[in-house]
Amino acid sequence: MADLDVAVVGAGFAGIYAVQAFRSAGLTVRAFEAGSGIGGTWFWNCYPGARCDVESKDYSYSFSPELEQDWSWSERYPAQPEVLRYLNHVADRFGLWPDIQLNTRVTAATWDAERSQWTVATDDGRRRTARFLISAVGCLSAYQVPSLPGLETFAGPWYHTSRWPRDGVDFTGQRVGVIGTGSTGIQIAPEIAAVAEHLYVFQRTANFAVPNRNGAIDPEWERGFKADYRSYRKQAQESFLGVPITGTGRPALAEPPASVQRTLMERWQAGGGMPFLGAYTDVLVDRAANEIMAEFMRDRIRETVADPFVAGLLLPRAYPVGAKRLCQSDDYFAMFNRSNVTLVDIRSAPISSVTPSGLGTADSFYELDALVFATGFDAISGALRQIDVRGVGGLPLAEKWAAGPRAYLGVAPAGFPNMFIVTGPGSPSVLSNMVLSIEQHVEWIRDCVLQAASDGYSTVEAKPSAEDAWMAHVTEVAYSTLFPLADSWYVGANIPGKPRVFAPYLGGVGPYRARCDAVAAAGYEGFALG
Ligand code: NA7
Repeated sequence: MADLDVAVVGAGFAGIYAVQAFRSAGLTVRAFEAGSGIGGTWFWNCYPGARCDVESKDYSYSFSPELEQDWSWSERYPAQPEVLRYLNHVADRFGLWPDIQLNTRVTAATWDAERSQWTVATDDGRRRTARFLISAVGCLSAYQVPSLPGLETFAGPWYHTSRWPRDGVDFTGQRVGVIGTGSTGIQIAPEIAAVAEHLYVFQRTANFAVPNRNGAIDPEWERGFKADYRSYRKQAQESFLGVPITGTGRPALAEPPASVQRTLMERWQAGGGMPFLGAYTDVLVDRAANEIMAEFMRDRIRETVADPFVAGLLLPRAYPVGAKRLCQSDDYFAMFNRSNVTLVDIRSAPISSVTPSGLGTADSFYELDALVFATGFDAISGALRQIDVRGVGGLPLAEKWAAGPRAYLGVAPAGFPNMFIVTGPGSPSVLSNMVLSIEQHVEWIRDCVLQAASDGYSTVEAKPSAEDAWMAHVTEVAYSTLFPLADSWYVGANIPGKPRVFAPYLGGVGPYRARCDAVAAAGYEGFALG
């Protein structure tokens, strides 16, 4: 008899909801969390400026109508401390703490075929057994620091944004370097610029960013919106992104150019990435349509940044807009008009070394007191690969994924019975509203586990043929779009040596949900039940 019905790895949005869902279904469950608090990504990424780029009304649990009504978000786009408060409120409200074990890192998980259960080892030296193993490790938790020659000699402190000191950092009067200009770099740079003596932004790739137009939530609007929250959630579940956005429904190339510019400007003024990117049906599949949107965005940079040379460096040209995560900021580009900010182009003159006093590039040297890495993550598969997970015949998951991460329906890796990955590779995950996708996965997994038990089965395992067919479909859909043209973390291009595989599923949240439901309705088609 196993110690637990379900062992959950991680207590972010996914792990927290897994505890709630499995416990409510009458199963014994325990979540193991390496952090000293819950929240996952929202626990670790406590750097200044950290903010969600999905609106708070969407980026919140829908499983409890009462929670949904009672909780009030203060801003359109919630800042990290508010998201963390929300998650702690959820754990308090549903009494989840007894089933969450903090400060405990899962180091290994091994399938025991004889007993049809998992043995889970944690860094407190303990081992527990569980019938089911749920990975809720998150898509963006294995952070990456580039190996820069001489970094160990740097005299000042250096930080990665995803492991920010919880007491904060005071950069007042310092010369600070930020490496990385993705969503994180774009959020943190203006915060540092406001206090530092000088900020050097080291940019390898210029990125697209739309304004948030963030602001306080109007209580009147909130009351009206909440009156119909249930039907809004239903629309979200059936939508493409997990957020019901209204596009024009037309291709940009079929519309007069002046009209396209007007529409883009309206959406630009309203703020937010999803409604902007979703304005036209052809932007993410047609290079020419994409270029119209890209040039519109470059024009906004040209009119914001005073120095034409700096503006020129900031113009994104390396990839189609949207093919890398679209950044959102209200103040990033304007920041370059400050006299204490310098943009350093490390594409033309790469970083060559770090010395005790700063950072050298191919053509210059920058004296620095502190260095900040906003250099991203070994996304989607990185965190799980750091755990020694072994399936049938002792096969390590890392070995199964040597040519790239894969899982049937993006949730169940073949060869790993009774193991499920919440928002795993091959599911909409990072290309959707994560909270909604997490709920869909957790509920689907819960129903699968309960159904198998009630039918008298002790194991559920994806068939290799089903996994192969699913991943072929994931790839086919991805390559019908412009997404694979970017060297993004979606394809693993940001990690040296990582196989280039487009991991998220681009078929849309609504159709994906329907597919998962159809698989369940067909008696878990594609799974071997034993
Ligand atoms: P991202 O989006 O992966 O951005 C990382 C940034 O760091 C990006 O500008 C990279 O340049 C840069 N980078 C990475 N490695 C290096 C090295 N070795 N040298 C110089 N520059 C480097 O991570 P974020 O944390 O910003 O965002 C991750 C997600 O979190 C985001 O998409 C949202 O979903 C939330 P590159 O573009 O690769 O040339």
